[in-house]
Amino acid sequence: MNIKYKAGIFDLDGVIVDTAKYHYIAWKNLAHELGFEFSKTENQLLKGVSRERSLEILLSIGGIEVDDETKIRMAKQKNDEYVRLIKQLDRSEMLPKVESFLRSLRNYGIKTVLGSASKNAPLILQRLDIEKLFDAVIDGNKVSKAKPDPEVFLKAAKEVGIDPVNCVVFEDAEAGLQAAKLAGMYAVGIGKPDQLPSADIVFPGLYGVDIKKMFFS
Ligand code: B16
Ligand code: MG
Repeated sequence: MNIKYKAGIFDLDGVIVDTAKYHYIAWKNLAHELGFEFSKTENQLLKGVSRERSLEILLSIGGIEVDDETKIRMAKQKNDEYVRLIKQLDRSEMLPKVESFLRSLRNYGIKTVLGSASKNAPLILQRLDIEKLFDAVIDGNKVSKAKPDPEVFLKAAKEVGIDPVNCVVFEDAEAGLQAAKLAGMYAVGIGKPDQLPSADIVFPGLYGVDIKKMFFS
């Protein structure tokens, strides 16, 4: 058995855990306060998108224009509520087979890295008690360019000393898959094929991925 890929890079929201529902509650409450509705379908637009960009999308849906100072205040208000919600997060909310998937990769000597846009990634990993299952964590606190820029994944590969061509990215957002391809990596979509055109291959969840088939030849 020859090893093809030496590192697995994992997005957080939508791959490891479904935090989108908590982002949704916090954005919806902000929209209500501003006097408009924000639907679950519209929330899909915020998948994998940075906090600042998410706020801009939300405000454009509501047809609202505000100055930069107000944007900072609104983003903080939304994040404070989101953090209150995810402080209650527990291991039962981890997506199916995530932990055994990470453990298997590590048993094969494959590096595991988190590559997320979220600035709250450390808190989420701590709540799920899976920090030790990652060799490195690259999150929204460590990058300056949002996906589809490949910065997050290139930094992730560099941190564990693996060439980008030997990395597999697991991502649920189209922008994240574009970032993976721009980084020169193999891009695995998590979700529905019709919504993830940039993926090399798509699975409904990590539970559907055969590690031997994907990482070895
Ligand atoms: P925060 P991911 C992303 O996480 C979420 O999908 C996206 O909805 C969120 O706006 C972004 O993190 C920033 O999160 O406000 O916690 O910094 O999918 O890249 O793991
Ligand atoms: Mg995601």
